[in-house]
Amino acid sequence: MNYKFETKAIHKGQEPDKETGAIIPPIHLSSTFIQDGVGNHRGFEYSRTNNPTRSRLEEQIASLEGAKHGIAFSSGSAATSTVQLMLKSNDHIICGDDVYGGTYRFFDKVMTRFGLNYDFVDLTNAENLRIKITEKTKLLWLESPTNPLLKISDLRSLSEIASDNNIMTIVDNTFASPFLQNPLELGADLVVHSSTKYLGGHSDLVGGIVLTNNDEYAEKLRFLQNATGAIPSPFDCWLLSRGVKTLALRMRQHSENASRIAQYLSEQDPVKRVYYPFLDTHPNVDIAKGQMKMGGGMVSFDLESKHHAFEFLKNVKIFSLAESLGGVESLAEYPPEMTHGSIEPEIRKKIGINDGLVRLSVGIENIDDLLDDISHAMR
Ligand code: P1T
Repeated sequence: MNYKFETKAIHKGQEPDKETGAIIPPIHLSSTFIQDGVGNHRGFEYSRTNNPTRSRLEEQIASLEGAKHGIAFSSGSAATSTVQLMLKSNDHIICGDDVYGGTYRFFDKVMTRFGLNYDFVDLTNAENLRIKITEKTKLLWLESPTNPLLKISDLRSLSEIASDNNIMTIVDNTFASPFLQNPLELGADLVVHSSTKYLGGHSDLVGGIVLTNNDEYAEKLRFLQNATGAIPSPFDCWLLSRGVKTLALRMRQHSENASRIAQYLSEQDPVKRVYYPFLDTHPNVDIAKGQMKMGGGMVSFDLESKHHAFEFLKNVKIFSLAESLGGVESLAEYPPEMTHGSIEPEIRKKIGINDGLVRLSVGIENIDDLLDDISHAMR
């Protein structure tokens, strides 16, 4: 049956237990599985290779991204790093200039030591991609919306340019979640998520997942994961499956709250600029509305200076000062010294991560309470 998103989120891969009728499938904590004869097993051999609770989670999330394959990892960073292992030395990668600081750190500080070459470019203009392509370019990596500046790129155009040049396109879809945007449908080859965020939704686990329709890429990634071992525990898979069931409800409320907050912030004098994909003043609002259902739960804004940003962060009460995002509770952070602290100050400046930048992960609390909290801190 071709079920709709909300139905798939609850039922795909989550069928009741055949043996006992338990409505919630059990957590398979077993590290190994008996074989009826050498090489004659029932689909599972050893839990690094695969595990029933993980398989169920992979089927559930794959259905939401419209993917044939899902490969769950121990973190978003493990998913990111394993995808890089599909490459070899001297390969060239084009990456969006605004990405999670840990992604930049892994590419720029780790993979370059193994002979991979990265160019970080502003992909809100597709021409910037064309200019950088060489015969060594193998991979295009981007976020949209980006972390932390909520930049929007035209996923269909970029995927098309990449595909014409035999370049694999990977979209880190963490900020949108599969409810708001499905990059595979827009031409991407792989989608990566930090499932720590909206997929999990409750700030109680760390995880990652890669989704694809390409059999060969999926097989390569499973091989690499089995070889390197960056797997999630069965308990975390189960917890994540539980969170995913309410993704649609949560994303609607995150988006509704965040768009009210973005609008409010844009009317406040001390706020120099607001970054939110569905705000009329966003430079790519039309592209955002063409490829996303709603604006999502992330809002960033510039205050006058670091001092103003710190004062704001000290005075909010419902918003907790913390890294991460995508949980039901609202968080606030200072990207220049927290999530993006590993990016050199001059590069941060060039990208547009200003000293007065504050990033909000807007939760699903009552909007009036959130607006009161912000208004009080702003004063
Ligand atoms: O934290 P981890 O599950 O390893 O995921 C890394 C990651 C990958 N991609 C994006 C877009 C991310 O935002 C992250 C993690 N980000 C934060 C912890 C943060 O506060 O931005």
